[in-house]
Amino acid sequence: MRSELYIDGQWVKPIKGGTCDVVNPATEEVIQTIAAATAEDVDVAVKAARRAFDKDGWPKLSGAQRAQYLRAIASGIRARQAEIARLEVLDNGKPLPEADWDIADAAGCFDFYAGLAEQRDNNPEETIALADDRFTSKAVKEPVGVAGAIIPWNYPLLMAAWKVAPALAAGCTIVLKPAELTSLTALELAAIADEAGLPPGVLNILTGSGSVAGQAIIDHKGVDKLAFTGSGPVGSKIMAAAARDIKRVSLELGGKSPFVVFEDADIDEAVEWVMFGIFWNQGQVCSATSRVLVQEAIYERFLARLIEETNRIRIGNGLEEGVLLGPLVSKRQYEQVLAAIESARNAGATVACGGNRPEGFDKGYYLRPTVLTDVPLDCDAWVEEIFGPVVCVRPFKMEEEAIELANDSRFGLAAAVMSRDDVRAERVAAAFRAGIVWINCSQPTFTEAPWGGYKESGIGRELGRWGLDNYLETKQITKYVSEDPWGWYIKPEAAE
Ligand code: TAP
Repeated sequence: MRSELYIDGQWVKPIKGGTCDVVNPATEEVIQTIAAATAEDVDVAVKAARRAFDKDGWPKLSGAQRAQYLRAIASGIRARQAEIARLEVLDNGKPLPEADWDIADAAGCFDFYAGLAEQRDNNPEETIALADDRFTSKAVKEPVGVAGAIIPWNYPLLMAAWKVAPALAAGCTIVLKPAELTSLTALELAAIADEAGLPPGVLNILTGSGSVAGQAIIDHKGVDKLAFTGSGPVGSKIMAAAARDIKRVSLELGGKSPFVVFEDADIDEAVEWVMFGIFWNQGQVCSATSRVLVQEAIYERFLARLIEETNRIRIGNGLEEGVLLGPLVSKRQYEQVLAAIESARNAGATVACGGNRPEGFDKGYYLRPTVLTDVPLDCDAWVEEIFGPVVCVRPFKMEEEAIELANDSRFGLAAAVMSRDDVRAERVAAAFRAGIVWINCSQPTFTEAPWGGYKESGIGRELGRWGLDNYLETKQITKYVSEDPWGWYIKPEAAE
């Protein structure tokens, strides 16, 4: 396990020597001590990234050349997939098959952006049709510069890949800060990039706290673009910092995503997708479908089936075979989720199942998956992101009512609908005010498709070609091609 900072192609100790402990959420044991960067380390990293961008020629490489590095990183991740997935479980707590899936996705993300980098070589510019034929004009895309990226703890390596791969493909250099709770696999990514021969300064990975290292990144004048995934309040701080220096900014924030199940849906299938939508990764998913609206005619049968299946979920250490729900990421997160359930109960909600610690677990941040019903519409559990395995279920009568309830949120990240009537499903999908809409499923995520939210769920889109655009500026190049002199100040006759 790595523990130092990766700056300018070197493993270095933090200038002020600070450290922080890494805790395994399944056992509450400290498994590693890592470096805690301060503003001084961030300054060194940003200067290295600036040099790599401004002088060393990373943005001048062809897309194909940069793609070679990205593909080498993808291969490096795959070569160590089992080991990295295990590390992710120790750090984050998620079940091993989920971690395995994440690591494979992270490798795929590097391959995908390698492909886009190559494609840009074939399509370097776009000709602009002008009304005035004395000029020609074209638009070219160029890398933004140095990117400062800050990521959360729910998908540690995958969130790093979502930022690093498009930034490097675009020709940017990057300073990345993983979440303090889950930094281990980001450090392995640095090691893999180093082995891939990535030039010094192109990728810098600094561990440390958000309030110190993160704040120093967002405040640094040498950073051109901020890319953030995490909570709304921190997103708001990042946007404020970006506003001060007119930095480019993309934000992927939280959600309170609805899942509308119509009476013609297959109940078993609906229960399966609803569970996947809220219990995967212990519900610590920005797009988790945490508000489920079920049409009245099937509500009771659906609820009974959901409770039955939820009570059967095997809880345990993510490294044990067959475990479907691991511990929450930290003591703080565990206590916050328990407090949210308690507050819902006090507000009149019914805890239909779960809501407490499973029996037989003395250590670890374990919580039974929880179904809440009768949740008042103004209750925090219905309105705020809980970020845990807690789902609110509510009946509805008519389609219009379901759409109104679904859209009645300050968030707009994702939404899902389940119906055998394709026309209705498409109609509801169109009515959702959300950036990601699933029909007859919930959560499948594809590197090729845009990811991001409406309203307070964020700004900009990650993944696909939209993710690459996050790291590109557009430049107009216009040329005067007429044989006639321009003659605005110096008239042709006067010049003779
Ligand atoms: P955040 O505080 O938003 O943490 C996300 C990242 O931002 C971490 O790397 C964090 O660093 C960093 N950060 C914190 N303060 C910063 C600052 N002033 N400047 C720059 N970076 C800063 O989330 P959290 O505290 O881990 O979780 C709180 C709640 O946020 C959760 O309960 C959940 O509701 C929500 N959340 C949402 C998401 C997504 S994907 N929507 C992801 C995580 C959490 P450190 O962790 O190192 O301090």
